Amino acid sequence: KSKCILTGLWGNELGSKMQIQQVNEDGSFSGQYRTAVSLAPRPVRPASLNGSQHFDEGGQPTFGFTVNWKSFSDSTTVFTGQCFVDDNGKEILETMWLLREKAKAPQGWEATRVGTNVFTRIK
Ligand code: B9F
Repeated sequence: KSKCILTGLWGNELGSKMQIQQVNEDGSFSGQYRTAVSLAPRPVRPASLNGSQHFDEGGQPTFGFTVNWKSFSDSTTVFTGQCFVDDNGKEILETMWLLREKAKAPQGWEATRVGTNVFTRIK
């Protein structure tokens, strides 16, 4: 069975795309995230992402990464997930995310959104 390395271009069910550059020996990686959806008044721009993946025996590693939306928003999203490879070599990234919107004061109940995304490889 082939092993999943996160390097490449990925797209999710919302139409968002992310490009992950090479994964370093320690599992760290960086890349760019272009979201297809936004409620921001400013136009969407590519955002940088930084993360870390395991290298496991089975080749279906867990990973996490952070997207800093600073080019158009004050918010931050973290994703965590796992790469699965099926018998045909098709990879999916099953993820969950938390999005923190900048709040005026602590303990706002509304400041954090949660959701899931599934990514497939484009390149
Ligand atoms: O639209 C978001 C935003 C943050 C503060 C003002 C606008 C930024 C883009 C987030 C994109 C999310 C989705 N895209 C994707 O591929 S990250 C998780 C999802 N997966 C209005 C106020 C707070 C949020 C929206 Fe805003």
